[in-house]
Amino acid sequence: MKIYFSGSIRGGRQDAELYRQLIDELKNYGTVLTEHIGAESINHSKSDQEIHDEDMAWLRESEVVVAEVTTPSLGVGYEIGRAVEMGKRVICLYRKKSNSISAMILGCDELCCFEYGSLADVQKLFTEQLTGF
Ligand code: 6IA
Repeated sequence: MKIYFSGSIRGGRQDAELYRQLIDELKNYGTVLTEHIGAESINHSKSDQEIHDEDMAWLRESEVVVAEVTTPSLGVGYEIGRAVEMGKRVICLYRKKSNSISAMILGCDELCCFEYGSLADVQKLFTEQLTGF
């Protein structure tokens, strides 16, 4: 299974280590096309258009999209919206006590949104949501 992981970059990198842990978990279920989202340093050599077009190609290629939406990010919101329009299955994760998740995410019934407290919660969730998919 090809998985597109989406997480904040210019929206703020404070959760980068968490993204890396989520990506490591996702690798138990398939190929993560966007492993760089969890990297310590992001490659700055590409133009914005190259980044956009490459990401859209990976998004089209993916079978499931997993987005960590706790840190608000225009790019993550854009990817979620495009993925919904492409008819992809989209799982949005956010940490407990986040009170700023957009209504456009929580209110969209085409998304599967889950609140989590620990990595163990996410492991259970991925088992339920991604096994045999
Ligand atoms: O608005 P944001 O930058 O927070 O959007 C983050 C989302 O857009 C991620 O899920 C990525 O898939 C995508 N994205 C944004 N920037 C990049 C990037 N390099 N490389 C790959 N995907 C990206 C940006 C480098 C930049 C800091 C100079």
